[in-house]
Amino acid sequence: MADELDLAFERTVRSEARIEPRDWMPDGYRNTLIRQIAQHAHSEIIGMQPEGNWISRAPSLRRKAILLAKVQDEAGHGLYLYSATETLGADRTDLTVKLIEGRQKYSSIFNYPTLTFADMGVIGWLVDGAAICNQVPLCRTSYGPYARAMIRICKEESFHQRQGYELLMTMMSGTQAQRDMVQDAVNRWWWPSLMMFGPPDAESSNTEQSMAWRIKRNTNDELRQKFVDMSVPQAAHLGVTFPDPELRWNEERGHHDFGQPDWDEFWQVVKGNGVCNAQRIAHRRKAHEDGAWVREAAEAHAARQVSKEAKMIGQSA
Ligand code: BYC
Repeated sequence: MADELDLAFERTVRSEARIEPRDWMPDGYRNTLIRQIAQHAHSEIIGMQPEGNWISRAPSLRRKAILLAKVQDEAGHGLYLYSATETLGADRTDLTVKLIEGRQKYSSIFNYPTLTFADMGVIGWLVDGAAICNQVPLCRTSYGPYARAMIRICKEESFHQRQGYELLMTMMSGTQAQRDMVQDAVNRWWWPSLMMFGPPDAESSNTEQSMAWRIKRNTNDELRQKFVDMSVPQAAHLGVTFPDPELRWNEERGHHDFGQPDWDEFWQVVKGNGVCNAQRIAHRRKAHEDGAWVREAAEAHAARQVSKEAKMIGQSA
């Protein structure tokens, strides 16, 4: 019986059909999905902090409204993704507790500080750009609720990327001080953006199995290359350079060659030792604790509704 279920699962995955919440799935598949989707959800929620830092200091009402809307979209992405984990039997509060206790990860990128307003543009252009490269293939991931959540998220991410690029174009047509600010932000965010795709394939513990299950559709290195190839002409159009002396077009490969990020730094950040890790988690923990009364009130309201309904059913019987 177990073999038959396994065969049916494999057949569904191989035929590019979707696995749905009530379908049988191997425990490893379920746990890998919960791990990846929860990390993704945590990244969206923690990712609100570096940009949230600038909402009160945006240089105009227009920029403030744009930034506010973008950060709100990120909260929405986190919510769709937590909902997707719930279809796999995970509990949202349990995932949040695991995040604030350091038992689940979130993207390394959000442990770097946002020092100037140019960082808002560069996050939109490079960080959301990397997110799109990574997430468009996830619209074809084998688990239905995750694939469907990704379609909407990608539409919003591509809008985020364009607003970042537009902000940078505006700054690049301003003063020399503004242009310098943009270049400085690009210098600081380029390598961390490349790290978002995860470790090199040879050190990626999950890729092989996740590709076989069609959870991941490309390897980390494939997507990193795609991102570099996509970003180089955009940088030229903008008038900035990337801080990589090895970056050049390779005619034979039909791709850009580029240098390696500092992988020791990456693992330090993933282990919790980045510049902002402690601050990000402390902030998330405080928000969770401060929100306890809202959750308690919602539960008390729901319980009252149930008892009211029960009473009404009793009266009409
Ligand atoms: N940061 O075997 P690997 C956004 C971990 S949100 C931290 O290659 P996998 C946005 C990895 O978890 C962007 N940890 O892993 C939001 C694994 O450890 P465990 C978030 C990382 O899962 C707001 C170990 O390293 N996007 O765009 O096959 C504002 C070995 O790695 C990282 C997603 O989450 C990292 N960068 O591949 C703006 C997309 N990389 O779990 C923008 C969905 C790796 O075994 N996720 N690790 O203990 C994925 O596509 C994949 O999970 C990854 C990693 C490509 C990230």
